Amino acid sequence: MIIEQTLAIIKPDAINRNLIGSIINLIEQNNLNVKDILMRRISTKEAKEFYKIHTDREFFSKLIEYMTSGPIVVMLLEGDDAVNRYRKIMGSTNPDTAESGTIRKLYGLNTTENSVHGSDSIDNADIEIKFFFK
Ligand code: 3AN
Repeated sequence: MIIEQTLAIIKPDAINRNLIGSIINLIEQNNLNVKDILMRRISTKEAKEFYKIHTDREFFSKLIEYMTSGPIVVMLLEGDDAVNRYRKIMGSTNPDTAESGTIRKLYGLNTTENSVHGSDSIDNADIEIKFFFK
C-alpha cells in the first residue's frame, strides 16, 4: 500500500445541480478518505494562479470565468494510490468520451463544465493541497 494525498474539486456546474453528495459518495465508495473539506468562491487571481500551466491555451479565459462563476468544494483526499485512483474515478477531461461509471461520464456536461478536478501527479497534488489548505 502506498498512502497518498490528492486534491479534488467539485466544480460550479455540479454544485448548481445538487451533485455534491453523489460525487462524495463515489469518492468514499472507492475507499478514498476525505481528510479536509471547504466550500467557497475563488477570486480571478486565485483561479489564474491555480490554472497557470494553461495560461497560453485558447480555453484559458473561459476556464477562469467558469471556475469563478460560483462556489466550489475543495477536498483533501487520502488513500492507497490516491492520485491515480482518483483520476480514474473522475474519468477523462471530455465527459462524452470518459469511461462509463466515472464522475465525468455520469455528471459532466462538456469539456469545460466537467464537474470535478483532480491533481495529475504527486508533485502537483502537493502544490494544490498547499494552495487551499495551509
Ligand atoms: P484535467 O482536468 O482532465 O486534468 P486539464 O488539466 O488538461 O484536464 O485541463 C484543466 C481544465 O481545463 C479541465 N478540467 C477543463 O475544465 C478545462 N479544459 C481543458 N481542456 C479544455 C478544452 N479543450 N476546452 C475547454 N476547456 C478545457
